[in-house]
Amino acid sequence: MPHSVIIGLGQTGLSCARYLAKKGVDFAVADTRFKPPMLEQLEDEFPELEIWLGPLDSSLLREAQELVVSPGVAISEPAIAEAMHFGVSVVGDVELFARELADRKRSEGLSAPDVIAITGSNAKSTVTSLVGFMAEKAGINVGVGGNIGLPVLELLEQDEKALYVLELSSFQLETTHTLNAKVATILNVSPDHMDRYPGIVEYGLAKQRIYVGCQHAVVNRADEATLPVHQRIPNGITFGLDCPDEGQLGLRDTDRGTVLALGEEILLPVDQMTLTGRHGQENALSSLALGLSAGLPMDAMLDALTCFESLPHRCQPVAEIDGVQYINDSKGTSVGATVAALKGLGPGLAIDADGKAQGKIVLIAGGDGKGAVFDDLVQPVLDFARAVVLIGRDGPHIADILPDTIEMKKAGDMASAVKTAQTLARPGDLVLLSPACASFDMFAGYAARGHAFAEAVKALMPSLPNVQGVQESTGVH
Ligand code: UMA
Ligand code: ADP
Repeated sequence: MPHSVIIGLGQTGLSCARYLAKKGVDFAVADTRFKPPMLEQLEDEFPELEIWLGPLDSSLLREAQELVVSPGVAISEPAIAEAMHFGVSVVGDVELFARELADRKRSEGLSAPDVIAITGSNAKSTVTSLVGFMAEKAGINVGVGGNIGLPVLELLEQDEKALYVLELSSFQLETTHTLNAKVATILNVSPDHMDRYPGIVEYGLAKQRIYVGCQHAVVNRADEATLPVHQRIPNGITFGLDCPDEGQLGLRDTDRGTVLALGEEILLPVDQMTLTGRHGQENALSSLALGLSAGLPMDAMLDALTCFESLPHRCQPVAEIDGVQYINDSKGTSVGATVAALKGLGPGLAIDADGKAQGKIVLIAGGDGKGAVFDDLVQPVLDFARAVVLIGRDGPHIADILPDTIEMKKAGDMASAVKTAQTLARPGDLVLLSPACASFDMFAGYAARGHAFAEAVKALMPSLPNVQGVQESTGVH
């Protein structure tokens, strides 16, 4: 019987197989699918390997000493739960990574690399890449990976790093036991993946595991669910959009306009940052809190904020046509993300002489809701939207919860959604694709959905030379 069984043969499973092989651990691989994505590659690299495909085999799992479970597989799967019941250890790739660093710390002491660990329902990828960029600006050899797209064990294949910045999902944290990060944060908690968890409590508790053994916890003052529940906060720096107390990060209104501030100290006017909107300011503040806790120099961090290139498909401007802006927020795959996009972008639209908003948002939303309840969309839609165009499987569920006072139209595909939005929008408005849903009912992933939006916008104005976001990354969601 093999010592370890890797469950899942996607990116994570392949990285675990390579890692265990290097370590000389005897392992088998199992995947519930008959044609998992990395099968051919695994067979090429490990021709002798025992590979089990199809429904998980309880006896294989029960007799192993350790299961290395990929994030796409829930540990509540009956065969895994049964193995746990019989005392089999269950870990994921992030735990293997953490053990490796702990071994290095024991042998190398202080020179071993530190970890900044980032989770949250939204803004993880933005904050992870921004903190990575801040570290680069400070001249630190940094590795950035995790849920953002590069399995953590692949980071160990790169040259020696001084710091790792990891984006971790609740799925990855379920199987992580000894992370012991230097700095850890839950950026925010709002319902997501409700098709995988019994409720928000269990989802939030999975995220809480990020704080296990950390030296500094960074928390969001506006979101109690980000506070560590089981540990006391050691030297925690908080962030929020309100005026900060001494030693905390927040916003201040000054004669230079709104500024990022550390206590009373003015750090940077927000209009000098590349990130826009209220949520962009929040992401800058959380990144500063993380960097400060990890000991990054303030100058380098502020410099990074003035030239950080936002990630594609996150509130990304695509074009302006007839006075209407078109914004691609295809990565808005949960209700919380779309609420943040509406609240982040809505207040910045044109204001008339009486101080009333002139510009409004025409929202394109809908898709695979992952079991979400959409009620939290109602107020921001009432506050900032002129109309909503509904797409995808759960578009009708969003229509059900919105009041009749909001104009709503249905569209069968992205091209007609964008055309419909164009007819609804007035000069000064913003057409926002922020679906509050995953994309799999209509697209291969959020990036494909964002590209379809950008193409549809381009089609409104065929002579437009460069429409952003038409050819970019291939992220899925
Ligand atoms: N699957 C099966 N049977 C199996 C194994 C997997 O049906 O036996 C399915 C899963 O249900 C899932 C898909 O295969 O639909 C991929 O699962 P996986 O665990 O093999 O995924 P990887 O290719 O290893 O990619 C994972 C993360 N995927 C998931 O958590 C689903 C990637 O995050 C991450 O970038 C990668 O590891 C590197 O760390 C993606 C994601 O959607 C982008 N994450 C979710 C999110 O951000 O909301 C959590
Ligand atoms: P994640 O990796 O957690 O999905 P991203 O950085 O990819 O996060 O951003 C996803 C979406 O979350 C964005 O498209 C935007 O709509 C929304 N968002 C960005 N910043 C915030 C924030 N501070 N709070 C809530 N939602 C946000």
